Order: sequence, then structure tokens, then C-alpha cells
Amino acid sequence: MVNKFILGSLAIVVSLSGTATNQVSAKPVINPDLNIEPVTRPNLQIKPVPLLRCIDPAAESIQFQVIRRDSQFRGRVRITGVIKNVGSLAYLSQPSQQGLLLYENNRLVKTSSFQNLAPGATAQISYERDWNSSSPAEGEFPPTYKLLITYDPDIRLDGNPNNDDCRSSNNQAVRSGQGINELLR
Ligand SMILES: [Ca+2]
Ligand SMILES: [Ca+2]
Repeated sequence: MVNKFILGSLAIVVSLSGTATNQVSAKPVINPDLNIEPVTRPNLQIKPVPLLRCIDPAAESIQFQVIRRDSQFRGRVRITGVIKNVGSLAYLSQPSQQGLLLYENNRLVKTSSFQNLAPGATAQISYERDWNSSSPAEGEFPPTYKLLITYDPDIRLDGNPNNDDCRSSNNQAVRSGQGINELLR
């Protein structure tokens, strides 16, 4: 029993030292056509790149879905805005300090709120309406949808660093309603 254990341990040590030897014995490859001396840098170390630790709710997508079809061109559609915390830290806040807005052209058609978002977690806002892809207002000149994340103006001064979005440039998404026409034709 003891001997087996010692043998097993020795095998692991031999195996590990073999791996280590392979790593440290790697030598720089020098092009023999070039008459240069290899540069020796014994103290050179590769430092790991620090991960960006960041709380980052972002407007991820605007999705279209036909929820009722009345004819080839007509139906009822759902427009859904999706946000996602694309950062590596959780978003932790109080209710009503942050919200979602969904615009159809310049008209605000839906508001919604969200609160806490773990890294990778999502929240949604949805709006439904009738649609006729053979009409001028929708088929020929479809409206544009815009999803916005909004915050209280004083959210950076509220004493809670866990609700401070590290990047505001990704808090908006825009998509043409032409995508709905492609579903109703
Ligand atoms: Ca804050
Ligand atoms: Ca953001």
C-alpha cells in the first residue's frame, strides 16, 4: 500500500518535472539567414492583462415577433427591447433609480423599470401594435425603434457605487421597423 503510494507520487513528480523542463527549455527561434545574436532577457516576464472590472448595463437588441397573423400582410406584432449587464460586476440598485424607454420614431411608446442585474442577466421592455406591411406608414416608411437605458440624474452621487454604469456609449440601440415587414409578407 505504502509502496504503491510512493510509486504513484514519484510518477506524478516525474510527470510534472517533465512538463516544467519542456517549458523552461524553449529557446528563441533565430532565422539562420540573419547574422544577428539572440537577445537574452532573463528577467522578462509576461504580466497578465487586468480584467476590466465594470458594471455595464447595455442595450443589447430590439427584437420583432408576429404574435397574431390576420392576413399575409397584416397582424399584431411585439417589439421587445433587451438590455444586458455586459460587465463583470453585478448592478445593484434601489427601485425606480433606473428605467427603460422604448421609442417609435420620436414618440415614447413604452416605459419600464429594472433593478438588479447580475453579470450576463437581462431585462426587457415590450410594446405591441397592429401592423400592415402593405401600407405606406408601415410597409413603405416603417418607423424606427429606439431602446434607451435611463438613470436618475443623481445616481452617481447616491453613495452607492454598485449602480454606476461604467460605459454610457452602449445604453442605446436602434433598429428599423423594416424587420417587421420582412416577417409579414
Ligand atoms: Ca451610485
Ligand atoms: Ca452601459
